[in-house]
Amino acid sequence: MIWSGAGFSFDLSRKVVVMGILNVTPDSFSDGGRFLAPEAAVERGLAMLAEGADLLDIGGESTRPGAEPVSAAEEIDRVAPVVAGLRRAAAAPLSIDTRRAAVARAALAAGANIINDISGLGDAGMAPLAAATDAGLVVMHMRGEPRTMQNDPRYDDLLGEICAFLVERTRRALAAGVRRERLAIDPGLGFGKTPAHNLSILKNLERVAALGFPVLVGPSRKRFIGALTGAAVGERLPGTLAAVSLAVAAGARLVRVHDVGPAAQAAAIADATRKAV
Ligand code: HH2
Repeated sequence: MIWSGAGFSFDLSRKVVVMGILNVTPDSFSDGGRFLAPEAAVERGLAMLAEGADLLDIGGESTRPGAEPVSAAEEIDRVAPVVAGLRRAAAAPLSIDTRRAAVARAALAAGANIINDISGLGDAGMAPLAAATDAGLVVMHMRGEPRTMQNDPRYDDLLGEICAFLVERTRRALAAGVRRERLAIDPGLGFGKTPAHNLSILKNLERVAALGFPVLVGPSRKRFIGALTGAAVGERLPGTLAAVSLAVAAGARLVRVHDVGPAAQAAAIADATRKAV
């Protein structure tokens, strides 16, 4: 299974791809405010690459539950200098974590290769942009909006609804001219889901993998880990590694994490065990 596009190519059958999280925001739930200055963000990105990240995911808007949206101009001001700085300093693929085609366009122009869209093509301009630029495209499932998504989310058929959404949105991308091998899908842990929903997604991730696109998951330090264990945000690495391992065992081929080195190790063991005779 190959995931590729302009400036990047991953052989996902060989290893699990580790995406390092770089939030250039004042308010992200676990690292908000730490990398707001472009120099600090570039330095953090380079450190994650040295730790073994295969690509970096740069975001300029917190999408934590309850977060207020920022303007596209503000988002571009945050991310474009960081993308450009990392592009000058490193050869690694870069992804832009945004819901807005205008932000994605600016980040691609600054040197990004992949669009990570947590709204799963909520902006009608996103798929045509990905098609025109040959960028990679991660299509994620989200229920509602970050501001309100955790207000009592309910599903009649959780996995069925997530899979139907991902099928519909990947079809939309293909219809807009995005090539199949540019696409990856993500069930969206924590986006309009209760802790029980997140566990059910992890347990049944094979159903998402069966859709035939590479599966990415982002459990890193998320609230459901705290809800189950009582661990504060900064103490959720063990829970994160357990979730990474279970996800890889169930078919995830990409993981989005803050703690790159430990997650790469957990993913490698889970992947090798999955492939063992
Ligand atoms: N989770 C977050 C942001 N982007 N993208 C994908 N594809 N999958 C995810 O699970 C995902 C994502 C939220 O986490 P984080 O970036 O750490 O926090 P914040 O949104 O507060 O910046």
